[in-house]
Order: sequence, then structure tokens, then C-alpha cells
Amino acid sequence: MLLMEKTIFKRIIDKEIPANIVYEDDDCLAFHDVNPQAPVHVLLIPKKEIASLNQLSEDDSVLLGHLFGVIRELTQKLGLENGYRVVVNCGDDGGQTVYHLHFHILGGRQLGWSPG
Ligand code: DGP
Repeated sequence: MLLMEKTIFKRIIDKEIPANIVYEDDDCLAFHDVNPQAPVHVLLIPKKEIASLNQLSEDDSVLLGHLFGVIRELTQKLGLENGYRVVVNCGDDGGQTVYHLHFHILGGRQLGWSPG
């Protein structure tokens, strides 16, 4: 049997390594990014192990709706009423480095465009 190594985010979900958690419920977890790209940089992840956007299925539609509701709540809690950006990097060209689906929530300054 092929044993897959846990991703760093699965280890955070399992509380094997610490993170600065800002929100948690049965289905998801949000914590500050270790390498912030803006004054506020939080990652929201589903507890379900979904490697990337490419692994989403229609079965995940309720979960996705929930995640976007949590994003809205979180942005209010984090004081981002002036605006923010939600980013999902997908695959190598997309710059994904951790293969557990995650939403970057960025704000607290005027964000530039394009992403480069
Ligand atoms: P991405 O490049 O989209 O796969 O983003 C992965 C993000 O995860 C990156 O911004 C850095 C962050 N990250 C990686 N390892 C850790 C960790 O151990 N703790 C926390 N809090 N963030 C991490």
C-alpha cells in the first residue's frame, strides 16, 4: 500500500504543529500565513483533504458555499471592510506549494495588480 505523507496543512488540522488559528469549525480552519504578503494574510482550508481546485467535485458544493460564507465573516472579523482579495493558487504554474486546497485572504493595504 502506498502511504502518502501528510501535508503541512493536514498536520495543522490534526494539531501536530502549531498555527495562529483565527477560526475553526467542524469543516474548516483559518490561520495566519507564516509568510504574510500583506498586513492581513489568512489561509482558510477545508478539513476535508482536497489537494487542489482540480480535485473539487459537485459533492463539495455545500462545503464551498460554507467556505465563502466563512470568508465573508472572517473579513469582517479581521477589519477588512475597505476590501480584500481571495486567491487560490492551483498547480505548479499557479504557484501552489501546499497540495491541500486553501484560500488566501489578503488585505490591510491597497493591493497591486497584476500578480506577476
Ligand atoms: P500556496 O503557494 O498557494 O500553496 O500557499 C501556501 C502558503 O502556505 C504560503 O503562503 C505559505 C503558507 N505556509 C506554508 N507552510 C506553513 C506553515 O507551516 N504554517 C503556516 N501558518 N503557513 C504556512
